[in-house]
Amino acid sequence: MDNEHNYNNEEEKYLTTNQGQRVNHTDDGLRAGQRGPLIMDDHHFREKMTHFDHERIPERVVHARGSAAHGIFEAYGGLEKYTKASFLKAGKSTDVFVRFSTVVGFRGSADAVRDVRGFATKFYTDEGNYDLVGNNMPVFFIQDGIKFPDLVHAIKPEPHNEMPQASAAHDSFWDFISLMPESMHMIMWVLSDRALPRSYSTMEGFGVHTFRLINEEGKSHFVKFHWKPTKDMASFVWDETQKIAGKDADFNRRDLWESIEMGNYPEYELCLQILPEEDEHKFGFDILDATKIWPEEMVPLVKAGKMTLNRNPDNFFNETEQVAFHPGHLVPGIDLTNDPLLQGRLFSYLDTQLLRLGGPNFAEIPINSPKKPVNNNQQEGFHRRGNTGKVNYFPNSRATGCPMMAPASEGGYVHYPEPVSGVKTRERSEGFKDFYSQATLFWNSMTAVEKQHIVEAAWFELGKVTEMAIRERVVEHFARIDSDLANRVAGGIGVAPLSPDKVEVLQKEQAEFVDRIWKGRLIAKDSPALSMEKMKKADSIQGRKVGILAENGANTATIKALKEWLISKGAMAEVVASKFGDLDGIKVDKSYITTASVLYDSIVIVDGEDSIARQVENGETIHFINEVYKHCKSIATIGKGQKLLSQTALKNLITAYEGASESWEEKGVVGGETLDKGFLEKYEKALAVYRHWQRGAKDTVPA
Ligand code: HDD
Repeated sequence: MDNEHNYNNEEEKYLTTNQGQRVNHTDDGLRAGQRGPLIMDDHHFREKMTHFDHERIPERVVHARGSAAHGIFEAYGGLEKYTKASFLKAGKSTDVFVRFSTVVGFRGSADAVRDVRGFATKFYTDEGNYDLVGNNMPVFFIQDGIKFPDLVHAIKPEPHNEMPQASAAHDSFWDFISLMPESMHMIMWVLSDRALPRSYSTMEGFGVHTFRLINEEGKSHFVKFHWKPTKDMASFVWDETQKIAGKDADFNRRDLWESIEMGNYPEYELCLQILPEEDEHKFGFDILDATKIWPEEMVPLVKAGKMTLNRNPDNFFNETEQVAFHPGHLVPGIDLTNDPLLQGRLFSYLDTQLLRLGGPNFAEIPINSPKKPVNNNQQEGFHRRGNTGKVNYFPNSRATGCPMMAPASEGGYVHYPEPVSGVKTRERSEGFKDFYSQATLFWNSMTAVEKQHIVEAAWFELGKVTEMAIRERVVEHFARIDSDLANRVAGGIGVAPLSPDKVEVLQKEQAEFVDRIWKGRLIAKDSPALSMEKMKKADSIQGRKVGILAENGANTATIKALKEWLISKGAMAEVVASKFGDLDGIKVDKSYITTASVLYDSIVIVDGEDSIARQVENGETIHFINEVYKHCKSIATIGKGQKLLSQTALKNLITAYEGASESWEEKGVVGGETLDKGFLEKYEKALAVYRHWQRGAKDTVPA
């Protein structure tokens, strides 16, 4: 940590003013007599107070709440045919800084909310900084940057009363959406479990727009960028999300921080979908439309490298708050397209940094500085540090023409010479108006459970909308996506289902439109890659957090061995008891009052007669177990720990709790007499699966 103070050094150990004057007293202002007024002579008081009064800078208008980490990107190579970008060449290692964020909430809002997550990466490459400013969803709400202020005004708290915080569940957002059918595909993503990531290390990232790759010969290919976590994707359930927001507002931030501190580094592979220019018009979507994906089954992913996040920031404000991203920060080998959303962004990001970071010199803030020399004739402005030399203009002869222009062969950035023509217009291309096809593709690609979650999310979101006409308009859009979706949503929000005749008319209209505009093109009907459940490998428990429930009298040997086993697998474990203290040599990590079931991915009830006897009498323990069951997370019991399950609401559901039966194991409730190999194998499997959706009876559990 370069900027840590060294208080052993004589020069550094005293408190000073910003002028370096050593301070002799900082607890009382200078006053005229012990009971007299403060005196203006007190420069130390005025400087300290003025600095404090100016501590806050404007928070980001969107993505205000963020958490970040340093890391490294290691390229696999093999892409020279497509791009000359140096950081993508085989064996190249590049430092990165990644900031994850929620979009809607203020800087102090909770992490666990239904929202898109920002996934912004700054690559400090040897050709200058490259920023990939993406989200955890591959599409966006709108097609043109000019609509962004409307979208953000609609989704943020309403202007008259500044409510609700960090939530889209209110009239103004759904009013806007109901009038903006281009948002329908994104709405499917936002209503899905993708909007509730369990961890930043268990979500995907996407560059969203179509960009270009440019090779040494200047040839261009279209490209979409994806980040694939090496862990399975995992999300909260909605009830859990809302509870976590209260129990630990910093849940995702803490998880990122703690994982890195314990050496359990989040990892992602950068994958590219590459499309030759000649295939631009081959598919049933316009590649310039940011509300569309390229189904992975049609345009496969090519692995470009691996990113490992391995270091927490030294100071939140210096790094996480002051980092400034921009989709226009490019390196040779990567270029832009005419996507109108991307074009709008190219203006907005620089503009916003000027306000947020107080002027045009924010690239001199260390987190934003490229790890390459910066040479140009820009000068002065607020907070400027780098003015040197006598010559500040180009061309010049007095500095031998330097800094001079770099030819492409020396890494000079040359824009792709794309032919451009057309009349000035405010129209969109016809293909952009296919608002529903890919929303249908998304819906059709979900499992039954994922569909049910979308429906329930819509019940919540639209249930908070007070104007009935808005709910009705949204249901009508849903009918164009899928009639089952529309009927199920309508059923939960007091909207009369659309008549079959009406649905038929809407769907026919959509089908005819699609036939007309995409005639002869390839159209995907199903894309398993869109489903988190279908993509699940369930092959690791790394990063899972387990609560071990125990009281005095618990078998401490079991606890010790279990903890060690979990940690050896990269999981985390905490002993949870009714009170803090010591359980015969085992430290209690959390008491019921300082934690909650929703903060764990699974629980284990350990053996020990007295411990179980105490837990059976404890409502907190019973509630804990019920809730974990309801949220479909695995439960393990050891020895007499199984007895406890019969005290919970699960009692009516349990057929045989002396030795969990086959059917219980299928539902992620596993038991064992001791912590033997057989038990650990069963438990590892259940924990890796994570959610056991087949618990049909969970809805009867009162938690
Ligand atoms: Fe944006 C921040 C991602 C559309 C204007 N955006 C911001 C951040 C992310 C994204 C991750 C936070 C960066 C950080 O951590 O500092 N934004 C996206 C994606 C979009 C998108 C993936 C669509 C594909 N954004 C978008 C549009 C506009 C903006 C259309 C305006 C025309 N975005 C901004 C901004 C922000 C921002 C106002 C706020 C703070 C900042 O830039 O630095 O300029």
